Amino acid sequence: MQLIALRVEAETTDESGTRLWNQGVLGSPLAVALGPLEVTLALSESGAQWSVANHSDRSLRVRSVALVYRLVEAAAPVRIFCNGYQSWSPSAGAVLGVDTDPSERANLPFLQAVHHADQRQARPGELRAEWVTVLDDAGSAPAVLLGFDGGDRHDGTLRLGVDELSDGREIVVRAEAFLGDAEMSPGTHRPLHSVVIEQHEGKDASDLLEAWAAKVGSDGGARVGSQFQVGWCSWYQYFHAVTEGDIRSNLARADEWPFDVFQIDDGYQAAIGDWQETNTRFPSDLAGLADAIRGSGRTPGLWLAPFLAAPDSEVARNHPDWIARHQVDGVDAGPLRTWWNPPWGGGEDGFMYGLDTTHPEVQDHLEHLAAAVVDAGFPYLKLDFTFSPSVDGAYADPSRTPAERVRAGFAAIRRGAGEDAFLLGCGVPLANVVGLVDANRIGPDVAPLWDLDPSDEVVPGYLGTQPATSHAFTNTLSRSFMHRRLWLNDPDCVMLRAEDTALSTEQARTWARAVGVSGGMVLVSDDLDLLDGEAKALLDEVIATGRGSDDSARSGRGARCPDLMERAGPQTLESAGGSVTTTTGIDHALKSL
Ligand code: 9PG
Repeated sequence: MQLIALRVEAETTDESGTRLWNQGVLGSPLAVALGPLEVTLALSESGAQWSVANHSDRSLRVRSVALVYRLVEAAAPVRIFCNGYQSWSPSAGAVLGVDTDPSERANLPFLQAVHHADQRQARPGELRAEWVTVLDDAGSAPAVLLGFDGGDRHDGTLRLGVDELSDGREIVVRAEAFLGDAEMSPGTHRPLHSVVIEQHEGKDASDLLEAWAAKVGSDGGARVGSQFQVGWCSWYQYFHAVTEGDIRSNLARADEWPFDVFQIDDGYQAAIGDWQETNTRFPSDLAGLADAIRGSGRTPGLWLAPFLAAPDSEVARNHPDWIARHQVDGVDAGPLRTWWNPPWGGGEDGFMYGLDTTHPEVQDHLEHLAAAVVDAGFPYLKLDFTFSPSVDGAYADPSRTPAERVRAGFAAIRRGAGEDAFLLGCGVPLANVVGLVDANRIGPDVAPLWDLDPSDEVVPGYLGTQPATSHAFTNTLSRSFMHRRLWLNDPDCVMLRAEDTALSTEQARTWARAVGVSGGMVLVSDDLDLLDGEAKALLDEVIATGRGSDDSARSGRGARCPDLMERAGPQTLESAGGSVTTTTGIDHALKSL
């Protein structure tokens, strides 16, 4: 199995709004003219360095530039590790010709925008991975890693499919630099993230991903030095209805528990977007809440969805020009809606607006907001729904890619919060934030149940993104290679309670063990009143295993997943601290791949 560079492709839109697809055969010298664009490449066995220039006398919007490889000597079945786009996107193996991209069934760009770099549907039969992938086949050749060497300038999508230009006889892999319609003015030039290819005798998928993550992390100044995190989070017991009473009653019991962090989740804020004011369920202000937590000897943590604004929030009403715009065929169609969540209210049936993170005033606002909440006493921030600026729309600076828009928002928050704050990304396009966050959620939400039924699917194709503990389990295993190489992994909360739950004792233990073996953050999210000595003993075990695994991860020998490429999702995770294999049956991963 081998990759051979075949051609380059680009998708652009000109000033009249006409979309152009151009293809160019690779020749020598390696400067390929694609209509008004020119792509310059330096190819080698280990990948490609490349850049794109606008050689025309007009501005262009560049959607994507792709280097297309032919996959030769591949014996079916060909498998691909589908790394998802953001925290909640399912990540597991899939088989070409058998599995399908979720967008094929969905055709709901609103959700596709959340779970893929390019919110449009995939080609029929095409499987895609984001930022990095591994391919293997039934033959004896070693697995191949194909990825990008970074993700801060643009996203990178790897697309595996059959070639339309060869009557479906050839398998091709596109390494696509996704610029998301970023504008290039005449004469401008953009360096692209290099394409990386690795294939070595005796190296399996996990070996390749570990080495890739270590390199990308060190090149990107990854923040990987924070201490092992143990904490409590209000979400998975109280959800939106959380009250100050709930926070204080759990805080009163927390002395019996080994929490360093005590984090207030969604539900305290006056409105989505108005983070500095509490609502009527919270008589205290932010400083008062932080004081109470700090007084108990713990680090106060706070949840924010910093790039969203409810239509009726102060921020949206006072600054309508801070909201990105929705466009239909180049015509303005109102404020850009980037999420929908009816419990948040907001005045437009639960639709939320997306802040324009390329607008200098929004960047100032985010910087001041972060400084203010840290000043109020919260040095630990969970930054959620942060995919928002990646959604297609009209932004103040049209030259910025979706990746740059996401990163600009995080950079503003880091500036305001300061170097010492602990920033946890959630719902975050993972590739875009290396070096800015200390930790990232790497899987979907847990829930007090193990698996969902296909009839629970809200959007066709995307069941795997919905809250379920087995969904979090899959990503905790398949993304274990990221931990302490790119950031600290947050697998999501352990589920300790024995009442108010549909998890069996065995399922809850399997999940808790996975969190421990992963070496990632250990967060509890139960009403502490519901927990007994057994729950405490299980948490102690998780923390002991976790510390052991995390210590090894610090020296580059973290948890690894030997069955990463399995279609049904990986089932085994091993680390210095122990191992976990599911016995509870996982058959869900491919529901959404
Ligand atoms: C607060 C929650 C918690 C949780 C986050 C995030 O796809 N969805 O509809 C979807 C909704 C909510 C969600 C994840 C996905 O949860 O992961 O820990 O903070 O927000 O609202």
